[in-house]
Amino acid sequence: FQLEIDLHRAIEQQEFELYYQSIVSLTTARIVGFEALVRWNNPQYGFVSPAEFIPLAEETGLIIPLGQWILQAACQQLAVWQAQFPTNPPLMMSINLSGHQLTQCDLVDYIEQTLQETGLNGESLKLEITETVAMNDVETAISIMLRLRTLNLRLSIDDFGTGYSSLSYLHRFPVNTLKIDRSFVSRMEDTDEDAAIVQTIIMLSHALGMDVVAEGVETAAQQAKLHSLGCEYGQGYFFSKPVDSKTATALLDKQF
Ligand code: G
Ligand code: G
Ligand code: NA
Ligand code: MN
Repeated sequence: FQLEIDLHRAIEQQEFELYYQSIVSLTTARIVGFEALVRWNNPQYGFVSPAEFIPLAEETGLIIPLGQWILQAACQQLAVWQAQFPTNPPLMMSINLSGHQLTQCDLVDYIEQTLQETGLNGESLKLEITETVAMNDVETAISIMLRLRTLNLRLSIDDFGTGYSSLSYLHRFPVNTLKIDRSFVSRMEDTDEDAAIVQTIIMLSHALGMDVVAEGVETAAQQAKLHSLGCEYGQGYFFSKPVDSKTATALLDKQF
């Protein structure tokens, strides 16, 4: 309860900060974009993990104002980076959407408004929806996804492989990308079976016209193996931890 009050105040006090983790092309080894990951630095508790406060924000409905703040901050940062580091295609930003946010009735409107305010193309923004949220109510998820796609937004299925996807639904999701959950990536060198699972997810994605981001890439061997299996993109400590905007800017500077 106290945490809930503090969470409310934290939005007003601007105690939230976005960190950014690079997403890297396994072909060119260049940064193609970032995933925005929110951080809460509370004067009393110190650093609170999003794994703790996002579920609470979901329960209390605070995820709505928090989510709007995250979207706005991430889009403003991306606009700055796109101007400073012009690439073709332009740098992208991935943003996590929780279940509550996905079914928020004005979601499409406020994203459209944020795109207008920041001058970004919808194509530069990728919304990550977890497999579990997408499968919770498939028909609703599909219809919201279709409306999001009218803004030319990109969509990805996050943490793929940890939920209970029915393959008969997967092809109906109008998504561009599957993100392989890091639990598979971390085990892929342990056994042939784990490697086979990763390989199968990559082949499935491509068969459905999606590209693939491997999460939790921590070693050069994983990177090489994923590349040889045709995985397009990687994300993980091997490339960079989630870092503040200044450090992320330095990463972009280095490759420019
Ligand atoms: O950044 P970290 O690995 O600590 O994130 C922990 C969890 O919090 C992950 O499941 C991640 O998806 C979630 N998370 C981080 N940032 C956001 C955000 O901006 N919005 C939502 N909905 N979830 C987030
Ligand atoms: O649920 P989601 O996939 O959005 O969560 C991303 C989480 O994964 C973040 O908390 C981030 O800090 C964490 N993460 C990112 N890269 C790595 C990695 O290479 N290894 C591990 N163990 N965690 C990672
Ligand atoms: Na994510
Ligand atoms: Mn994930």
